[in-house]
Amino acid sequence: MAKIKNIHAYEIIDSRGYPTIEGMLTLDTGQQVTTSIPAGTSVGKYEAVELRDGDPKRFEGLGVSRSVMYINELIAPKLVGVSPTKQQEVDYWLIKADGTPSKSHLGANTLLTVSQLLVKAAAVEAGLPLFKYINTLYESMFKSHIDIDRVPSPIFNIINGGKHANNNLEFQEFQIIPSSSFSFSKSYEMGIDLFHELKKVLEYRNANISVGEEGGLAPNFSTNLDAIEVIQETIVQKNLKTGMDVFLGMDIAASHFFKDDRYIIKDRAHPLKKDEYLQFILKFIADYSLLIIEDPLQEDDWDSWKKLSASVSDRIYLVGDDLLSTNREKLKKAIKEKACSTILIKPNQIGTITETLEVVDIARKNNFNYIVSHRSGETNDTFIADFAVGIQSDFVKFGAPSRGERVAKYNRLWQIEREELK
Ligand code: 2PG
Ligand code: MG
Repeated sequence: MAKIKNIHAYEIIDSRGYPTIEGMLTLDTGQQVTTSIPAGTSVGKYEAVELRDGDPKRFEGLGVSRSVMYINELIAPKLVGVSPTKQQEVDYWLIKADGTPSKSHLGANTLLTVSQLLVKAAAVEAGLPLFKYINTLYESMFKSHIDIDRVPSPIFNIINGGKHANNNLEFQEFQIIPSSSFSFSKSYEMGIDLFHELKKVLEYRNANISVGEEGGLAPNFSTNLDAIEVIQETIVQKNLKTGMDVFLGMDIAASHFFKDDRYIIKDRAHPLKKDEYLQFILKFIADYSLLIIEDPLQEDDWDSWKKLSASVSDRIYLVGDDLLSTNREKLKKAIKEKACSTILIKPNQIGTITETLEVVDIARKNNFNYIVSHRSGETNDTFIADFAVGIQSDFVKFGAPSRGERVAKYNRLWQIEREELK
């Protein structure tokens, strides 16, 4: 059985132009794997801590040289000679070495680099495609089998707002979701066609067609609802039917416009009280028959979440991202209090693959939906594409069907469908 010969980490630059960590693991067989870590821009307050140097002389304080040093000098020497299949043992050792509930000592980014390297190395050692290895890893951890029979349907973020763009929209992501009855290849093509059509529709209106952090277009509008109207118009232009061929979704990311107990959006002249805003969201969901709505409410406003959840139909995916932060305790609370129906899965919100799989397992055992997601700061690593297939995520959210770091992941899904799941 192969053993770890060496782990080496260093800084690279992510899609936003900020540093992140890349790691390389070499086995004693000579096989090598690399992985790199994403980062969020609209970060939830309950996410595990990302370690940054805070040295203003380098990369505006955002360097990750301390993480790199922790990996190379503290962690790597202890893992030489260890089998990469010891995922749980190593992850729990890392969690213990960190010793804080929020991973603030060593950093979730530091831990995740090592955790992901192990998964990739064990897959190579087993001679399995990464998604198949992740599937067997889940099975061996939880004694529960997941049939791999499809590539998850994509959620394309085609208009960016909120913290992801410098336009004037408060809502963060305006999404299209091709019907899950379509193959991935057909969905991908549809997403790309609609993306280019949207560009034409915006150009026709003399609107700006520059893009935001996740590759979606970032025009200004008078209201947030105008942006979704333009997407509907685009769908009609392509002779497609909303609610049949393609569905609408939103990541509202409401925590970022919640101030002094009010929700502040340009769709209404005055800041909205919680109940007023809840009525706005309910009408919004109904008027546009949304299939998915993520973080429509602030991350501590559990009462409104419960009210919303009780009022919407089972057909909508009510998604907790900032609310749940890929965190076991938060997920258990949401299940118990019926606060939402779906959890967004982002490994770097929690810090290790073992903990991420534990969250997935709790969701599965409680018939809770789960969606694997990228971050706004990405690299070209396609780990999460394989991860999503391995655990058969309900959907995947990897941004617009444009920009290298986004399409790398969609292209990997396309490859899996074409070559592995024939
Ligand atoms: C989100 C994510 C990804 P960020 O809010 O869902 O789209 O954004 O990575 O900036 O937190
Ligand atoms: Mg979100």
